[in-house]
Amino acid sequence: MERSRERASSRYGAMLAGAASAAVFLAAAELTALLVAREGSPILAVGGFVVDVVPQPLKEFAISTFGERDKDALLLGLALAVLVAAAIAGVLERLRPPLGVVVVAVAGAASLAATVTRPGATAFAWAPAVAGTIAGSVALVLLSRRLRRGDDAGAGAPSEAPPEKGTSRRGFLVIAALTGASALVVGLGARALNAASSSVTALREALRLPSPRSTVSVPDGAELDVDGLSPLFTPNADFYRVDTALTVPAVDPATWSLVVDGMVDRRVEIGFDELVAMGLDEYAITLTCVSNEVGGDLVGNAIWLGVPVRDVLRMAGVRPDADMVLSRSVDGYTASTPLASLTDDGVDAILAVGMNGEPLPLEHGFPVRMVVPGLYGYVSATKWVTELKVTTFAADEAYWTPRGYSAEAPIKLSSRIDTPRAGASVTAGRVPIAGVAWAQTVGIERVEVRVDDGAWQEATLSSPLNEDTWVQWRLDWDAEPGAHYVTVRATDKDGGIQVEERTPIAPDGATGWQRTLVTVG
Ligand SMILES: Nc1nc2c(c(=O)[nH]1)N[C@H]1C(S)=C(S)[C@@H](COP(=O)(O)O)O[C@H]1N2
Ligand SMILES: [Mo]
Repeated sequence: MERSRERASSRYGAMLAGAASAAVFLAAAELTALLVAREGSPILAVGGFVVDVVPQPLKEFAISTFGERDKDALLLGLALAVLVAAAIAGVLERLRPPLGVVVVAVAGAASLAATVTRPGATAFAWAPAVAGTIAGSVALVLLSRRLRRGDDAGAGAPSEAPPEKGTSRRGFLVIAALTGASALVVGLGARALNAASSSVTALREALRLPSPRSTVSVPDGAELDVDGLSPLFTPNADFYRVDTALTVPAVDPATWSLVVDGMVDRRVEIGFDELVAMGLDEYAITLTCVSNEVGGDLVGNAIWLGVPVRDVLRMAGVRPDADMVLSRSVDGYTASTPLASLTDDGVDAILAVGMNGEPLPLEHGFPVRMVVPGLYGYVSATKWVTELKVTTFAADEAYWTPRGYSAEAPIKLSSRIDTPRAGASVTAGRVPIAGVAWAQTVGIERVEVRVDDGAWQEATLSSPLNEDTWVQWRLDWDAEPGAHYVTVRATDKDGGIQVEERTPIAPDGATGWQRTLVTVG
């Protein structure tokens, strides 16, 4: 009885020793990262690796469960995994030294592999993982030794514990807890400093972009006034964000450059000032994510300030046999965009530096991103873009292509009901039904609404800004008490009707009419 309680308590001690050592590992790694290799944080590198390797369905599950907090959820999961592994290392080190240290070394090797292979890894990217492994191992050996001393003091003792044993055990607990807590403070402090002192936020705030040569003209009637309807322009703070970056890349415009290479007559490299000096114009374009479900909110409309991609490609001289541009981000992300979508005179594909009257927000690609009308973001809208490689679909593959998504993906004609919200209750009488519809590069011709099995009724449309943006639509409904289904469908200017059949988002975007249940009381 007494013995088994003792064994249990010394097992908890061993777990504590493991956890404290893990904290020391991470603190030493973060501190080293802060000093010599900003991008070398093992926890972020391992997290980034996990993001790249988790199977697609799991990624979708994470996005649908945690939404914009999906990355926090991943880091929390990772922290829990580290804690469990650390506890195991502690127990092993107490029972069979140096097995615990072996576990730490394996974790160190995995961190090392992740940090040095991350895109953007610098010359000292190995240092944080190595420093962490050494510090973590030393902590584990010392703490385990201390713990064993406490155990030995009690071994073979009569049931009444001698005082030295109690003191020794208490001494261990204090030391282990203090070590763990101070390592946690140092580690979190270093991480916070690393994130904040990158100071790109300050650079962005100080940046003054020249006024646009041309602005977007907003016709009368471009915005309908209905409660609950999405605004014509999505405020930056509300604009959806989708990317694989665990932490937002910090890119200084002063050191940023864009390289145009591959199948070109001459390699071109342009800096931020040069790009801006080419002359900036405003373009209204509605961006859409391939992961947007029917009725979903992974779509937003903004005024982008930028330079046509075709002007930059022209400087390099594109070879005639190329058919794709592989755009690459500082974080290693790549997108495959058909060359024609970037070079056709009728399409305003741009390198954007501004969004809704401000420099691009950091999470939307500061300082430069691509925006291409009519193509889902994953094949066109590369954020933090630094390279345009002119190539062919046969020769190159983008990030999502081996992960279950099509290499080419035009945005599908869609419409969405914003109000009444699905499942809403409204009072009988005149109820506005309203939403948005988009068919980038083609334009929306008509939106129709059907209540229950009634006839399709044509909605009123807002005056379109252009063919690359969504339009708002509205239909006033004489709502009678009861439960009703409201369905919407759109027709584009080429006469195409929105596809009724529901299909999943993979491999190239969802289809289906949105149908919502509204209760009228
Ligand atoms: N560097 C980088 N750019 C990226 C992505 C990414 O994961 N990394 N995701 C793309 C996807 S899937 C979409 S839908 C758009 C979203 O842009 P937003 O976050 O500004 O709305 O960015 C695209 N550009
Ligand atoms: Mo996307």
